[in-house]
Amino acid sequence: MEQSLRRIGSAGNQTACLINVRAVKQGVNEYMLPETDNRWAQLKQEMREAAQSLGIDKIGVASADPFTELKQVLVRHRELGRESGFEEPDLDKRTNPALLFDNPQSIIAIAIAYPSKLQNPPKSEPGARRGILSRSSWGEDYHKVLRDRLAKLEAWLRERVPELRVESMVDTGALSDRAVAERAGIGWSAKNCSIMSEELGSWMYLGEMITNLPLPVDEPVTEGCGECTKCIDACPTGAIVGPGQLDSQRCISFVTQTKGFVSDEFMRKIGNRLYGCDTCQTVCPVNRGKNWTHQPELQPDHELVKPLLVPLLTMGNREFKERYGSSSSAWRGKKPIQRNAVIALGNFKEKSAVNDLAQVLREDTRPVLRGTAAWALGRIGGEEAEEALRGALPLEGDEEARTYIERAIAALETADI
Ligand code: B12
Ligand code: SF4
Ligand code: SF4
Repeated sequence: MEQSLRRIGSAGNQTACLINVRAVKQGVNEYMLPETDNRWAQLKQEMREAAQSLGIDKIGVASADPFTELKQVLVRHRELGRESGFEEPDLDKRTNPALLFDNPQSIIAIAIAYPSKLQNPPKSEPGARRGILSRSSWGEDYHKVLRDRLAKLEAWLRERVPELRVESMVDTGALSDRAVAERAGIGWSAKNCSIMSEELGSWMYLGEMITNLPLPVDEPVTEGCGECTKCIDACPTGAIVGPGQLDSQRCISFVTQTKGFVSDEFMRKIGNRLYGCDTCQTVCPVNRGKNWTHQPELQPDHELVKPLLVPLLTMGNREFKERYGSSSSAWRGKKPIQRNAVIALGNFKEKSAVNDLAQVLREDTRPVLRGTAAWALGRIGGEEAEEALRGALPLEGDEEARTYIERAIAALETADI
């Protein structure tokens, strides 16, 4: 196949003839095995037309050449300590499709649009405070949804080109999904780091398929952010250190996904975010009014994405699995979400939660949860909170959790909360 495909481009009737004989044997029509560049262009055009019926919102084709400039960017990003640690560590694999796939000819990039608004969401109010999950974790796990669309696309292509070979990936693959999408003309690489298009905004997930099909490539889009800097100005932690440059270690989205203790600075900035952060997208003028409700699996359940905080504190493993198991927010387990719920109650200064937080401080088996509960009680303040902290101090066996209790007591004493 590899040989035939390559010869088709330059080609010749001889190749075309060979292929047609095989096509006849396989009972496929001549359309199914493109004979010339023109046929590949035709296949691509038909793929574009079929995209919507395959549940794909945007599709483009990129060359499979190495991402040479990106490699320099990634090397520098690493040197500056700005990685999150969630990226594929091998920078050669990240930037050279030929290390992932034998003789790649093109990369098909796809995008699926997701919702950005809750219709009549439940209110977060005193006595019934709620946290929020980022839009990227609403509905079913997007990895599953995009894999489904990529599988449908693969089946569609295979019907037309039986010798098709592909390697599909979403998020967890080695390639940079954004760099592929940018090269394939899905959108521009925006100052908030997202791939964004005039049509869909940045509310889109990305995935791709390396193939052995020499499809004609798309041009990158020419739109851009212009003079706007709204996302950079609005980022709560200054994590966007330059246009399109993120210090992941300062990004709240990253911090919500860590499992350990969080510094006072970041706990205050997390607000009521339980997973992820959308600020640099919600402030973006290109995203204004864009809310994609047509992908059935991605629509949010309000009680899951804007849940009451207190019940999360004592949620067991089984309940967590039942409620959040199918969401992309579950990949780090329940601990970060519970820790963030504790932080949110502290940030709300929610007095009605003091007893529940005191119980976490006394009884939770995880030092991170106990230490964070101490911080939250310190932030809420009041006699009951102080009493709980003083009672817990002599019993605390974990050094770091103890430090958090001591700091909370000290802060209450000096009323530096
Ligand atoms: C690690 C990771 C994170 C980390 C780090 C994010 C980051 N910006 O680096 C953390 C946990 C913080 C994170 C957060 C989020 N993530 Co994330 N994440 C990834 C992951 C796995 C790798 C990203 C990566 O390698 N970053 C390193 C940077 C340096 O490279 P890059 O962004 O891939 O490539 C761009 C830059 O290199 C830049 N670039 C290239 N050359 C040059 C040259 C110059 C001079 C400059 C300035 C820039 C530049 O352009 C490239 C293309 O845009 C990708 C999936 C994947 N496999 O690619 C998802 C991915 C980027 N995440 C995604 C999403 C949705 C998010 C969040 C919005 C989730 C949320 N709501 O909380 C936030 C957004 C935070 C932000 N402002 O970027 C989507 C983005 C979709 C889109 N439309 O862009 C992806 C693509 C997952 C997916 N398949 O849909 N994420
Ligand atoms: S996701 Fe939040 S913290 Fe991260 S860059 Fe965007 S606004 Fe800043
Ligand atoms: S807020 Fe402005 S600068 Fe930031 S991504 Fe949107 S258009 Fe670009």
